[in-house]
Amino acid sequence: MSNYKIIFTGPPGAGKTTAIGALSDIPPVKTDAASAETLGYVGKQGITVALDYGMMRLNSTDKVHLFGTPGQERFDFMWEILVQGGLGLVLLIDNTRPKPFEDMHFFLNAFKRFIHETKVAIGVTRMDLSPSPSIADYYEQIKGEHLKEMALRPPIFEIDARAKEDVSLLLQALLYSLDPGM
Ligand SMILES: Nc1nc2c(ncn2[C@@H]2O[C@H](COP(=O)(O)OP(=O)(O)OP(=O)(O)O)[C@@H](O)[C@H]2O)c(=O)[nH]1
Ligand SMILES: [Mg+2]
Repeated sequence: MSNYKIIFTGPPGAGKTTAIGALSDIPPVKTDAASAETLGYVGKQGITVALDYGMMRLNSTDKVHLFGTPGQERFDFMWEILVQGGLGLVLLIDNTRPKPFEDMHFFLNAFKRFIHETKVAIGVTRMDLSPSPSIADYYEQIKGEHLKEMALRPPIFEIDARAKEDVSLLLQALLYSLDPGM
């Protein structure tokens, strides 16, 4: 029996809570608080103030435990706690935010130590609402900045956080980069 822990992070509204809910085989645990900051996000239930939790069965014995961080920096004290014992990081970026590359760089830096010890996969959400920048542009950004400094070559996918299949493919890419046999 194996238990794996994966952490989902990214800026407010990127879809962390939604993605964990889409993947989880059990009703997810959420700590969403009502906030005016959800305005403009259709269907967004609130903002995460502590964590999200979901669980996905890989087979009859192995489980992946999914933890989501709050997106807002004022709750960043949770980030350090949530990565403990984690196997890898899913970074979600909301393509409709004003500066999605800055968001990506910010979170890659904030989780630098963890990423160094593990692996990261990047999912770009809400591309149906804002198709630009493209996935190719994201790869260029990574090449320009993080590849040299952090030797980073993460898989980057377009995903809709509401779509189980999309989130599942991204997670599989992460698990595969960690251990091709998994
Ligand atoms: N149109 C569209 N909406 C999306 C997509 N992915 C996620 N959403 C929506 O975007 C919102 C994301 O909200 P949450 O899942 O609460 O975001 P979060 O990352 O947990 O936010 P915080 O907890 O505040 O950091 C929800 O309303 C989703 O339905 C997408 O690809 N397209
Ligand atoms: Mg959330």
